[in-house]
Amino acid sequence: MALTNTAPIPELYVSAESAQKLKFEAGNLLSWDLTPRQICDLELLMNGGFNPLKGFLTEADYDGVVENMRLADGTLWPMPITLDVSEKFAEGLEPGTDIALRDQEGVILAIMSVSDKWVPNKAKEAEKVFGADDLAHPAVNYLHNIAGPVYLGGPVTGIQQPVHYDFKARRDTPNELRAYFRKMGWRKIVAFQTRNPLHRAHQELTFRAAREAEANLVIHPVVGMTKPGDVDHFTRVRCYEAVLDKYPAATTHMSLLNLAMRMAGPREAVWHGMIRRNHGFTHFIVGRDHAGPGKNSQGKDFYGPYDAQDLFKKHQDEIGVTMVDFKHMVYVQEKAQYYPANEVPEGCTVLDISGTELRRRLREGLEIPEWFSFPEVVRELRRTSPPRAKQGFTVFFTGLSGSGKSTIANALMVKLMEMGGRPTTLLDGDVVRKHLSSELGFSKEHRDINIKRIGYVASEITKNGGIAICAPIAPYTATRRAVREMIEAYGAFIEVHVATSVEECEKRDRKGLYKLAREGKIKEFTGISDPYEAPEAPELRVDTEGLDVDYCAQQVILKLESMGLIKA
Ligand code: PPS
Repeated sequence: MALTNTAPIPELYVSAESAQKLKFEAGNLLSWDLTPRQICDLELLMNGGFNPLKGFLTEADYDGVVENMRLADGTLWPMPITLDVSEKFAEGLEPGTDIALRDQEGVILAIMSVSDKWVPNKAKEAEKVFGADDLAHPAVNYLHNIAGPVYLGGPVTGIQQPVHYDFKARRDTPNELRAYFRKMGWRKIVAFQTRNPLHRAHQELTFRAAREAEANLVIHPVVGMTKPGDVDHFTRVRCYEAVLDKYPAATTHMSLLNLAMRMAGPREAVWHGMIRRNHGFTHFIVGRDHAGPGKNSQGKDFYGPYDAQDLFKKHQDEIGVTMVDFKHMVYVQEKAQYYPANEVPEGCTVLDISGTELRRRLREGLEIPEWFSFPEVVRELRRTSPPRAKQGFTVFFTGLSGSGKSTIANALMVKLMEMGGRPTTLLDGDVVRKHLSSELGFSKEHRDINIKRIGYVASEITKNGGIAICAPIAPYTATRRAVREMIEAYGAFIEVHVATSVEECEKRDRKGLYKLAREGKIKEFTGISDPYEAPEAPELRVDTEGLDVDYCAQQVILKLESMGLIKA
């Protein structure tokens, strides 16, 4: 059986003295401001977590990795680690140039000697690496909608580690973790990868896995970037700390991994294994649907449940760590203890709570039994996910000028304030244009900026537990979707289409603007000389024709009640 290799792993950092000098010289270089994902990648490149990589992939290495998971020299490497940049940045950049890589505050972390510059075939990358060119896959969405269009490759010289202010004592580089294992005399160590809070079943399965492998255990959670919508890492780490106390003392440790996950299932499992090998582990737990991204746009799983285990087993020798099977543990009521699902004694009652059911209970403030999770973990989760009736949310009215958005929004605000409980803010179209967007006009570009500003303010209000009511025209579907995503990271987003027809709005012409628009005195007027893309599936559609404002506002209140956001 494999024992840990305690020798240090190569890092890409220069000595402290050279770093100071390099940093000074790098001030004159062309600079690239790294994205959050690139900072995660760079940290693991520099500290040896991505060994044997010495920098961002060159084109030849990229082609090999995409095609068959191998670098140009044949070494196994499953994930394209590329530096994606904008066209503008790439334009004047010739291979052979050194660039400074800066964090988001402008601190120089590394110098990259750019050897390659190319425009990747992203559709092919999506197909080969993630299994489908389907935007429902978070990494494919990232590839097409967030990553820059040009890739740069070349070796990296590390100047300093990215700065972290949180959980410093729990963050270890591969060499720090190796040194810890040496100090503790641990020779066989199992890593447990996770991006979710741990409950009793996880504690049971990890404990069993370590016992079966006669090894020590390290909970090695990802705190870089995980799947959008996951529980934030601050909450998770507080939960992990609580679970750590439940293991026999001195057998188990926890260390945080600043990895940006891609949710690439089988390839991701191989990658995770190699990263753990670099951190000095000998064993790695791979479960059912490891690093699965959820359903594709046809509602089917992207990968088969055991694809990750199969691919891992195939490459186990090259990965350099032994796979430990993840047993699905269930609670057996009569025995008052956990059993692997396939070893449940006959006739016994199995209890289990799915992730979806847990989220529902948290959302609705319902009981979460002690057999399922530790009280300390539940307390932490309740602190970050209070029941819906205590969370912030945003009601986003959209519709033509004069459709009645502001009037209904005002009535809604008064009704919500009458109920009390949460601070409520109205971000009305006209008011926002006066206070936040006074320099903007009505071109598509300016409207988008205006709506995104509203979205940002609403997301902050939602994050802090308030109610934001927005009432702009917001004529573009894509911009409304972007706002929805911003807000749904913190609470519910209720899109209300005020579906008054353009004929009716023009007939009312409360501000006299339609007349001016018809006369050509106002250009780009929504509904007359500029488009309005009606929402296809809003949470609510209200038609003001023939209905009074009070009734429309009441419909919104009923919707909020049915979603559990307010209690009557
Ligand atoms: S947008 O498209 O969402 O940024 O528009 P919004 O910020 O809601 O601003 C709409 C109000 O501005 C007045 N107005 C115009 N509307 C549409 N098109 C043009 N060209 C235009 N010029 C001025 C109009 O009074 C809108 O007010 P509401 O409250 O919608 O009636």
